[in-house]
Amino acid sequence: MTAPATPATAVDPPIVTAYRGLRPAVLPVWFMRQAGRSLPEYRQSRAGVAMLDACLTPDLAAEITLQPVRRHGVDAAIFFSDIVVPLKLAGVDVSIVPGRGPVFGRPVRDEADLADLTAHTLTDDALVVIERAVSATVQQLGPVPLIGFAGAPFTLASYVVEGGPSKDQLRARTMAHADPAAWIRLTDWLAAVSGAFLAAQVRAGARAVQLFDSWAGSLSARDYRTTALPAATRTLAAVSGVPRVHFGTGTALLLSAMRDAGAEVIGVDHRIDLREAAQRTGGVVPLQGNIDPALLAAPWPVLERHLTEVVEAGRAAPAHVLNLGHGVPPETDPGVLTRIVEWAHTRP
Ligand code: 1CP
Repeated sequence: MTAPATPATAVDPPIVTAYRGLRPAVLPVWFMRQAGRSLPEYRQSRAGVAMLDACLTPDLAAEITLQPVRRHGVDAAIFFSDIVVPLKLAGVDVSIVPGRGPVFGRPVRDEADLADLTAHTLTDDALVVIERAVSATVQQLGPVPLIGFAGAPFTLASYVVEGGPSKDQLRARTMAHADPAAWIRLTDWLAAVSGAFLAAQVRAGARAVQLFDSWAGSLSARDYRTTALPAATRTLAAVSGVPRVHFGTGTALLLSAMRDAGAEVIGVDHRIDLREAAQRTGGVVPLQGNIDPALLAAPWPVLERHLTEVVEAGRAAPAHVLNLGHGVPPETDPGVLTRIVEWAHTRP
């Protein structure tokens, strides 16, 4: 059984109550990638500023984090950053290329590359910029909780080994089998770095955290257990006392294994019904998800029918936080997101 991180209290915001396994009076909702390109105010804030520079400028990161809260009235903010930020802070040569994503100057392909990567360490001093950004955000958010996040080692390894985004995480999966000792050194190092990033956000006031293992769905359940679960477990263990959410896409067959990583809450993508997700996680785990992002562009009555289905299915779990099954597509009309929040908050 997954025990709540700490007992629920009367002062918990609704989303924290749900993350602890209880049903608040109102259905809590936020959206993965709620900050970002769907918002004109984001595009204005980011004009002329490189992605990683924006992440490492505390006042700007705080402002961008707050934008979707102001506009949509969502139940939580998610810290504006990226899964590769802690690697950048450790001194690794990584940049975020517009329209593509994270790109590494020295992909890890052999022993020397791995030794070079793992010689970097993420110090507490380097994390001060994150703590400043989180503190500034939390102060301006008032009662609305901030969710911190990090990338899970498997997903990060897929970028580090490939050198950039990839379709099937082929090179990483090859390495996990061909050189298991190197794979363990790589994912242990990534777990330490991601864990330190999470811990810094919690120290500075994040009320929950989410671990993104976005590409775990390229693994079989058996491979997930041997190549991804151990380091994901270590990353999550870096924080305690706040609810932890564990999310990936294409994970229908991995949900029960993911539960073993120790998070209190499982984030579910749109490829599985929440009833089935609840069954696969033993019926005792609060679930988050799983609106199909494609339906954000459908006429409202079609989207509303889908929302109703998602919420009905979510009743199979002890508690449910409404979210998408993956991130907000950049071309989404932001008004649709605001309407979903209003809908969720005014349901009988
Ligand atoms: O509101 C928010 O959620 C924004 C904060 C956020 C988060 C949680 C960003 C900003 N990135 C992330 C996490 C992240 N980064 C994930 C996990 C979430 C997911 O699965 O979508 C992943 C896989 C990344 C890697 C990444 N960074 C990509 C995907 C590349 C691929 O493999 O397809 C991309 C495009 C980025 C850059 C990035 N990160 C965030 C933004 C707003 C952007 C676009 C930057 C730009 O303006 O160019």
